[in-house]
Amino acid sequence: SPPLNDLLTLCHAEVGRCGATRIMLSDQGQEWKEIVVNFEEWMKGDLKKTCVFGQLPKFEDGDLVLFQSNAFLRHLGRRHGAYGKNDCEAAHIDMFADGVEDLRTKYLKMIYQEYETGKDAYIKDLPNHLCKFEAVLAKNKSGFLVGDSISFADYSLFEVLLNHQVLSPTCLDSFPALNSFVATLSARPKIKAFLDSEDYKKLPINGNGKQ
Ligand SMILES: N[C@@H](CCC(=O)N[C@@H](CS)C(=O)NCC(=O)O)C(=O)O
Repeated sequence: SPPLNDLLTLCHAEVGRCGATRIMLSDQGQEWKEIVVNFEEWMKGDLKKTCVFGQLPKFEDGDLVLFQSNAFLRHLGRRHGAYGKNDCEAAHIDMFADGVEDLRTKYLKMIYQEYETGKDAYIKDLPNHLCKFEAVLAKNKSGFLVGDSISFADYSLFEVLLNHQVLSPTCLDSFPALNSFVATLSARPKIKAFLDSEDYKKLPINGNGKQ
């Protein structure tokens, strides 16, 4: 197979929208490089013009250039066999990945737009969202969202749950399947090594320092 040549370009040194991609790359034993573009450089506008939606992050796999963090995950899902074993599983994986994205979007809105005024209400409402994923994981005995092996949607859910545990350390206490999902993924050796690394630990979760 051709040499793999993965490069992430980001706006901020943060977990942010590349969190799940990094966890997935780690677990799949894939090395990657990162370039953080500083604010001054970004404001010049030259790089922005080359970005399909005028935004980062950008993911490059050799000659393939992608924008949209969930497209990175889908690409890696196809490349590493983490996109289900048939069309039906793939469709369900897409569905759950979009469900995770809805939660991530709510989280980011709270973090960036209403942290001071909306954090408590967000945490109070959180079980209403987490219970949906709890039900899926409780039903699918493999410990993964779909089928019997890990998919990109699992990495995405895992990353969102880690960030929510920082926001509200007890948020998974009444969800045994989510708790065990987080424990299982955290214990996968390559994920554990990544989460224990300085590269990960030095990163703030969000670019504005709120978490
Ligand atoms: N839906 C996109 C969102 C990307 C996004 O929000 N990028 C922001 C910060 S990470 C950005 O590039 N902001 C700078 C700008 O819009 O000029 C994704 O998932 O990748």
